[in-house]
Amino acid sequence: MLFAVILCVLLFAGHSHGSCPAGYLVEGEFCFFFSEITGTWAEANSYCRTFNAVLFEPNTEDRQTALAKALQHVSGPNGREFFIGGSDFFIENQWIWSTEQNPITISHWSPGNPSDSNIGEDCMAVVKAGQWNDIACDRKLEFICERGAFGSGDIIG
Ligand SMILES: [Ca+2]
Ligand SMILES: [Ca+2]
Repeated sequence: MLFAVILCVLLFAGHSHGSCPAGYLVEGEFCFFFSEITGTWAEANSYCRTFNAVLFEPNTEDRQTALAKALQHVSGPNGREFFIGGSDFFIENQWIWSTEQNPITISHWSPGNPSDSNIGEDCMAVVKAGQWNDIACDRKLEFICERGAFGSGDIIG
C-alpha cells in the first residue's frame, strides 16, 4: 500500500499540470484520478462523487483512447483492474453508463467478456491493458474517477 501511495505521488508529480485538480493525471483534455484505496463499485461511485467527480466513462473512442494512454502510466501487470462507470446492474446484458444511463454503444471488452460469470458480473472494470471486463459489483477494486479539466469543476458525462 505504501508503495502504491509513493508510486502515485511520483506519477502525478510527473504528469499533472494546472488544468486538473491536484492529484489528478492529465491525459489529453481529461483529468483522471487513480484511487489509492479499494472499494466495491458502489463505494467507488460514492468516493468519486464526494470529490465532485464520477467514475470514468469511456463512452467515446476518444475517451477510451485517453483512458488507455492514462493506464500506460500505471504500474503492475496488464491484468490489474480498476472500476469504471458502466454497469448492467438493472437489466442483464444491457450495459449503460451510470451518470446519464445511456446505452453503451462502443465495445472494448476483452475476449470472452462480458461473461457474467459465477453468480453474476454487473459492473465494469478496465484492465491496465485498456480492455473492459465485467466483474462482480461487490468485489473490491481500485477505481478511476474523472473530473472536468480547466478547473471548471464541471462533470464531463
Ligand atoms: Ca451482467
Ligand atoms: Ca467478466
